[in-house]
Amino acid sequence: MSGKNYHVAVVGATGAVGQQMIKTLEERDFPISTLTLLSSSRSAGKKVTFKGQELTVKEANPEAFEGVQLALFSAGGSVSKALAPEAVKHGAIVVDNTSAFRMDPEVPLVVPEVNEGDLNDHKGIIANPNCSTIQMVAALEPLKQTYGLSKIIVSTYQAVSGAGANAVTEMKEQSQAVLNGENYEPQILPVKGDKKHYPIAFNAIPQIDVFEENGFTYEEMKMINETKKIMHDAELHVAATCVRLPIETGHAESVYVEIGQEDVSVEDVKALLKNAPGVTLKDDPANQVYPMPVDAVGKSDVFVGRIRKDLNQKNGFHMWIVSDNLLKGAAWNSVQIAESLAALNILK
Ligand code: L14
Repeated sequence: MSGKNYHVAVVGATGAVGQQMIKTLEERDFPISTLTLLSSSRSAGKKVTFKGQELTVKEANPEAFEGVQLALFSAGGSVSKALAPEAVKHGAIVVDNTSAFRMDPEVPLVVPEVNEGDLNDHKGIIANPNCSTIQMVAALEPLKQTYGLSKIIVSTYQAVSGAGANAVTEMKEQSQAVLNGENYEPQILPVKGDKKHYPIAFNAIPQIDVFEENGFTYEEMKMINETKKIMHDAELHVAATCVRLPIETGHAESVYVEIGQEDVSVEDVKALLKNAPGVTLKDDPANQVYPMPVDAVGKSDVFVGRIRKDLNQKNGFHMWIVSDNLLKGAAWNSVQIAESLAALNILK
């Protein structure tokens, strides 16, 4: 890095992702001169500790970005839409972890292992992709680079923390109620504000985010559209089914891919992923070694295992991809983008 220190703001500082952002900035020792913590008026006034210092969270408004050079946003799409342009007006570069700007052609959508170079095209705002998309493209980019990639079919097994801290509380209280034989009326999942709510405890819900007219959910369409944008391939065939499971943290994905060559072996794919940046290969079926959410929690890598060649399709492979949805899926990818911005001298 350049040896400079930056005035950094975290917007949504008290949320599930915001908390992880602050922790990650601390752990990575990101060069910070001032850290400004911002939130909705509801959470303003709360205290958060950063590097042993107690900081007071302030209400996010346009004036709060005075002097800020880098702003990490994770307070929901409407906050980003209202305030990210204000932060840019004050001279900040914004890394936005909501879906507000991801598909805007003017906004780079970045997973550093895949398309770090897109950061050079930024006009103030950089988007952090959807958690499920990030871990998938990080694992598949090496295959695309080496063999080409024509098709992805993914089913997700997503953790509740992606839907926020309140959803996690709902899952825990509901699980306890079920065990106690008590009644518990679901109020948040599958989607806060949608017409119906269903229990997540001891269940699997095939709805994450709202339904679109084509029958896919918005979460599924995010995976489809964001993957094409990050991988720079509008022709790539992508289909997704997104499912919520009663897991606190760590998304898992069953992924089927078709690559551009037929003579590739499982050993070839393993060798490739073993050396891939940000990826840890965990694939030894003889010893029952494979990735699981409980092992991925708190780790920044994307874990890949269960790699098999399809029995009929010569260029088809199956695999299982797991990562901490709050880290590589959100906070760590955002801080990693910030590190890239500093290293590339885009952040001055
Ligand atoms: O698009 O409910 O960044 O788990 C990813 C997690 C939307 C909500 C995004 C969830 C979010 C989603």
